[in-house]
Amino acid sequence: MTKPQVLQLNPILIPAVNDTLAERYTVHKYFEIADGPAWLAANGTAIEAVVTGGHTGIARAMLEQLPALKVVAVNGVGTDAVDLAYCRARALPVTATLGALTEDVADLAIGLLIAACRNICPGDRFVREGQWEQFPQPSAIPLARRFSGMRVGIVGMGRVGRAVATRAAAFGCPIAYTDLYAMDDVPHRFVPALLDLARASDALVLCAAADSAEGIVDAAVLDALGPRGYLVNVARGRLVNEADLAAAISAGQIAGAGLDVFVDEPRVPLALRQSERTVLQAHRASATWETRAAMGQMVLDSIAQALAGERPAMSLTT
Ligand code: 8YV
Repeated sequence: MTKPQVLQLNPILIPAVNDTLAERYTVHKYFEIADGPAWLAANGTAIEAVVTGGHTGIARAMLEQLPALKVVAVNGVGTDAVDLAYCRARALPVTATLGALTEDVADLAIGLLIAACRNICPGDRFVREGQWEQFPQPSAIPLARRFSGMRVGIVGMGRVGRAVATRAAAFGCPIAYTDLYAMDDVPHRFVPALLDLARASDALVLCAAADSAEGIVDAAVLDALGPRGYLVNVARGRLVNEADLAAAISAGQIAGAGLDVFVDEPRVPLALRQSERTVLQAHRASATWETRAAMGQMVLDSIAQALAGERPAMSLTT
């Protein structure tokens, strides 16, 4: 019996997940195909499942070339790079790995914040580059800023926002948040306007849904956060006006930033790369063995359910 055909748009780093995919299906790794568009035109009609990444998604034009498609399994939680309305109209399940990466993303948010306010990266470079031996006097390294007790403002009180709040609360941080509405089951202070939240925070942590409005963190919000304030972004790069952020970092308008996501990945503005005030990651918040294995299992389950004619448990569209 011939196996169903799966189109995989991004590498998966867990060998067991790749092995299971290969056992069950004929897997076409689109990222390894030399002439993708020509291949798609010749083979697209046979594809029954797509596996793609959270922030990379799938172009609508590609979906239109896959008439036999039964599922788009997103190996991530954000589905902002998939045209959900189009998929809904086609009754095509789009699944996400809901809940699988919450803890890791929150861990990284706190890690970035502590790294930024405690100058961990400049300190690491100072030791690594042999400067400590050259300048052993304690005054050679500027004093840092305490994290414990910092006023943390969370933008987006979904799964990740709540997990960040739990962690920050353990550090004695007063927490406030903004979202579309106040949540009855959240014990923290709700601040409707982002500008007011920034003004009342020492650190603003962006955890908003991937499809939230573009550029909401702009010069005015950064100004409100102020010269002792830190910005952390583990959501999506485009929530931030990156030109405004680069200018604010260069001018010392805010104290620092911890960033896992950027507007035009993998391109990161030079001003952010060159600054000692920034801590940067290459969109790695979910990149642990544990989380990627759990995500991979959800992808496998979603494809199996869809190809068996069932509604996938993690479907957002059907
Ligand atoms: C994914 C992401 O983990 O889940 C998301 O929406 O942005 C990422 O952290 C990544 O796309 C891996 O597929």
